[in-house]
Amino acid sequence: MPMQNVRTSPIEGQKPGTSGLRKKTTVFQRPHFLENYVQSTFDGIGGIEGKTLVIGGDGRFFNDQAIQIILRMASANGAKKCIVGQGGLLSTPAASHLIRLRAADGGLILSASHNPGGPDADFGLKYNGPNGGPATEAVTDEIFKRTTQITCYRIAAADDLDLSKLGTHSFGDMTVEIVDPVADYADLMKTIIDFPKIRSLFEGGFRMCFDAMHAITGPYAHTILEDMLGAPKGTVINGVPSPDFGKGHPDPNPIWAKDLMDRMYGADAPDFGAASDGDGDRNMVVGRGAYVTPSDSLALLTAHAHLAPGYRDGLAGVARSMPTSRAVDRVAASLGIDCFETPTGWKFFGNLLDAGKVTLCGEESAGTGSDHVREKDGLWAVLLWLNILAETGKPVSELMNDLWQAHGRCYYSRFDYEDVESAKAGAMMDALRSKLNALVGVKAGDLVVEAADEFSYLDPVDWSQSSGQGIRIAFEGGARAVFRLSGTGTQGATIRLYLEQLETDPAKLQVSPDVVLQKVRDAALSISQLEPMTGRTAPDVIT
Ligand code: G16
Repeated sequence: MPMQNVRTSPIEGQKPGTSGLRKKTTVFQRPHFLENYVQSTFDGIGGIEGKTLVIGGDGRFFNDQAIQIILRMASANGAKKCIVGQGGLLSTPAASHLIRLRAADGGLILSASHNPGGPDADFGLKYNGPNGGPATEAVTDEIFKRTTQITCYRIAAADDLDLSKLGTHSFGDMTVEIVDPVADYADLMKTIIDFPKIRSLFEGGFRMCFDAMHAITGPYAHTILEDMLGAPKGTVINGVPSPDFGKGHPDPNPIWAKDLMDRMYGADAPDFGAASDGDGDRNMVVGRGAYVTPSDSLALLTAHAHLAPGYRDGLAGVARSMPTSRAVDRVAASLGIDCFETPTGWKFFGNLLDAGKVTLCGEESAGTGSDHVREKDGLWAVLLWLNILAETGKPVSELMNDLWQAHGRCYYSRFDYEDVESAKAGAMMDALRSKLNALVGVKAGDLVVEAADEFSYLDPVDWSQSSGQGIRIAFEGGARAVFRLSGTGTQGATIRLYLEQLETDPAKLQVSPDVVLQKVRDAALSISQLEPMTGRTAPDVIT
């Protein structure tokens, strides 16, 4: 197979964000853009000669073409083997599992997660290391450095490989093994979750609706929920992945999974509803008339995980990202286990999981996971919930109420201001940062500031330091506001404002979150001057 060294030069805008490189699809399709980033990734991880890589994506527009380019470049760079999901498909957690199962040297995952897909929407690519988890900051920094120095990339001249045929194929000197994307993942779930228990739940007439949002979890959910666990056909909706996610926004939250929310809050609602995102790592959980925030979901799973076979011996510890509510901290304290606070980004959980310091982890951004893989895992979270529902026999609303009665309720909401002019968003954050030291004791509306700082993290395993990870303002009485700039947007800046209020009075645990959070919202907006400084009067999305 002839190889080519193609001359190129650095391209602006290849700095990986919270989770790999995410850009408009049209940007990835520009000449040399994908190739430069892939070569820089290979170089940034010390070359791939003789190595084995797992490759797959969420099936969004350009997935198929990008995989062919990556395979040709992997071959030209001397890779020994690539393990590829059939049709180029792998959910992010399934890719993480495959890297671990096959002891591969790493993997490339093609996805822009919950962002829409299509020619005018978003695409993304990230490298996961041999532990199956997203590359650490040190690795992504090295990859970025290579993108600024690149002078040529290597690519083989070859026809496209037919990715529909399972089995082992030769591709120049490299082997490509095409695997069923679902089988190994489903086998793993059987070892962690009590499948017979859930099967009897469905046999007893339990009704569920799983919205795959036209994205990657469709095939996984059809196989596991309907074929293996006996949920009636039709339990999984929007279950066929499409390159533009049915022209939808595959983000499992009450805004974008509105059809599911309407069903769950309507007459004759099923017992349990759930949704997952573009690449299958996020999840949303909703009971009959009872939406569960991701932060509360993490707390609930922590409290009850021991009911599932994979966690019978209890949890080593738990971790949450800083903006995630402190509900899980309260459960962890009652269990007598450690609770770690990390920056936003699943990559920060990897060391804790590898070191055996935590078993479960999660984030406010609809992510929950455990030490079974090194990514968050949407379907796993749904299965663990089902296991808990089957064991306790209680509906979601009762489980949540029990949790709040025992530990108090952390009312929580996130405001997203999207596509803000980057300069204005930066100026607002800078102004806020500059007054942090003077904030303690300041009265804002009805609240008084108790503490204010910018979060930085010292990894307790490798002692790496990550600074500038979000501004947090704590108020007397248990309220907290956090400001961050998102690292996953593809246009302008997205300001995230996270609001939280702890309530421990048993009589005040069923109030509307909007009402409870009004004071902290007003205080946060007044201190930050977000509205006058950005020209925005309302968030684009509230979750
Ligand atoms: C990624 C990361 C998560 C992070 C989320 C939002 O998730 O893996 O750790 O919480 O982005 O990040 P940000 O607030 O910077 O936009 P995903 O599901 O998009 O891969």
